[in-house]
Formats: sequence, C-alpha cells, structure tokens
Amino acid sequence: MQRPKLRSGALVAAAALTLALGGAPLLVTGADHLDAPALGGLTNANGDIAPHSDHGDRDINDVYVFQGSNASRTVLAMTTNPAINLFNTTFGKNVRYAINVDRNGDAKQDLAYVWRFGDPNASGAQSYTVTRYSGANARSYAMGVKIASGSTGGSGLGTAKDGAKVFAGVRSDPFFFDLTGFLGTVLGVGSDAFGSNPTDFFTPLNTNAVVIEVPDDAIGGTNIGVWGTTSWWDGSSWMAADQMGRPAINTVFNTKLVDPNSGQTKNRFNTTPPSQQRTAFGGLFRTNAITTLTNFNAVVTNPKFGTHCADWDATTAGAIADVLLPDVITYDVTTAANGEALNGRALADDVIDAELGITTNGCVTSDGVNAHTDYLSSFPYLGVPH
Ligand SMILES: [Ca+2]
Ligand SMILES: [Ca+2]
Ligand SMILES: [Ca+2]
Repeated sequence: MQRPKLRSGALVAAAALTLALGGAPLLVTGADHLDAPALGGLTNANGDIAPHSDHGDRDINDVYVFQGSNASRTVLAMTTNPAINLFNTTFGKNVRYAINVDRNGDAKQDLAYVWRFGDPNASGAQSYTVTRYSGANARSYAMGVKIASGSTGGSGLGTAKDGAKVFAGVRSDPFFFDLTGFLGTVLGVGSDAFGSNPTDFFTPLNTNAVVIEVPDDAIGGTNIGVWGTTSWWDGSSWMAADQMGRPAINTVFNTKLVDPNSGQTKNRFNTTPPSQQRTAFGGLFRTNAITTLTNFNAVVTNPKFGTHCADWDATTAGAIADVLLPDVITYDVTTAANGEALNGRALADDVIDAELGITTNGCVTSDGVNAHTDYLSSFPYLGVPH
C-alpha cells in the first residue's frame, strides 16, 4: 500500500481512510474516532469497513482540558464526527454534546456543559445553545442555566455569560498520529512502518468541535476529572451514545485480540458510567485492559513488538488498569496541562506516544510524528479548518 496522498482529493482520502481502517483492530482510527459498532463503527453487518457513519454526529473523537491563555482560566474542548471535510455533515439536532466535570474523585458528574443544535440553514450553519448543569442536575439534566448561544456559521463564537467564551463549528482536527506507520509495524498492513518517513494521517482532516473557556472559579474544584458524553433522542427517551476521557482507551483495550465479543464490549464501554467501569459486566473492561497489557508485545507480529520485548506482569498491569479506569482525564486546574503525565490534555500533548509506551511496556515510545503547527494561541485554540 502506498502512503495515502490525502491532499490529492476527497475521494482518494476516503479510499485511504478505508484502507487504513481495514486491517486494524488496534488504535485504528486514532483516538476514539468511530470506536464502536453502535456509532456506525468500523464495520457493517457484512464485515465491510465503513470509514464514515450516519451516526458520526454522535461520535466523540477527542476530549481536551487545559489552561487558557490566561492561567486563571480553564478550557474544555471536545471534537466530534471525524473527517468531516470529506463528508460534509453537521452536528445532530437530536444529539446532546456534553463535557462533564467531576470535582471530588468519584467519577460522577458535578458540572456539565451541554451543547444543543438547531437545523442547518441554507448555508449549513446551525444555531446552538450551551447550558450549564451543576450538582445532581449535571447527572440528570433536570434543571440547567443557559449560559451561551451562537451559530456555527462565521467565527462559530457565541455570546456567553459569566465570563465564559464558547465556540461550536468546524475546526482542523488537532489529533496527530502516524496511522499507516502503526498499521505496518504492528499489523503488517501495507508497506509503511514506524520510523520510515513518519507521516501524520490526520493533518488534512477537519472535525466538528465544541469549546468553552471559563474562569477557574466556574469549574468549582482544583483536582478534577473530565470526560465527554453524547446522547441522542430516539423519539421517546435519551440514549447514551459515545463517551471518552483519555484517548483510545476503548480502542486499544477492548479489541478482538483479547475479547471475542469486542464489538458488544465497545458499545457497553461507551454507555457505562465511568464510576462503574472497573466493576461493570463482571469487571470485563478491567480484565480486557490487563489481558492487553500482559500480552500485547507477544501477540502482535512485528519483531519490534514481539519476543524482543517483555509484556507487563499481571500485578503491574492491574495497577495500570486502575489508573486508566475510570476513563476520565484527571487535571489540576492550577497547572499547565501535561497529557503525557496524565494531567489534563493540551492540544499539542503527544498522548499517542505516551500510550504506545504504556501499552508496550516501554518497547515503543513514539510514532515519530509530532503535534500540528496550526493551533491558535487564543480561543478557540483549535486550528482553522482546512
Ligand atoms: Ca468515539
Ligand atoms: Ca463527583
Ligand atoms: Ca507522536
């Protein structure tokens, strides 16, 4: 397989995405792009690969939390719907997009910012609102306060109360990863390999994004946990759709390498509250993480990952699993984020390198690609769309 030339056109890019997704049970789509069958997922009923989904508007790609350009402010961001410049889709009118905050370490929401969207107008722009829920309402959405409204057209910036800044609309996808190199090295797919002219698959791709920046006081805690959730209205009730904190947890640890029902497990992971992720379904998610960590280097075929490298012992793997579950981003809001050190996640943090190191017991510590160069120094921080 030739290295995809994404800039040569949307059709080629879509084909490349299809090829890239085709052979990969691990880390396939990056962080959490289309990570489960219920989101449209990677495969259809025939087992064919589907790089795009009718439910992509419910799919969370990545979640970020970091210090604003003013150190007394905190930024929460979530990207949704991958490769949107290839498929020209919008936010879901029937979807709630929530960024959740836990203030007391129990992995249950104490604060949530929820975006809702209207129908696209003739030019594709959508009106939006942002509602702030706190306390028990952050879990039930029973009663909230509308703090902002705006449109995805133009700048995407909204009008906000209480010193907040808000954004919703299309941005350059901040995520970076040598996807084809990973596929070649780990799975023997194609002719690319890690360390061989590393190329960032995500450089030309756009994504939808919601971003909010608030004074630290509005967060209401110092050491917090952050994760994103989406839910959709099925006509009679709200259904949980996607969920993620740290990148690629569902993608890396709930795979067919360790779980014969990995599709069902991925759906369950996305709909199990973080506070129950260690114990739900008989501890399945924790077991899968441990099994992956104790077998990863041995089961992948490339010698770099194979017998040359030892896997984690079970005790250490259990300790790592208990750090990674519940799947929330832990962050001290008084500090600059450092995703590699599991403290928040800034746009440029090389979380994939960190995750490669963790998963391979230090055997592979980089995919060879670095952060994008199009991040902004001020709100909304994510780069302008391609
Ligand atoms: Ca996802
Ligand atoms: Ca809590
Ligand atoms: Ca990297």
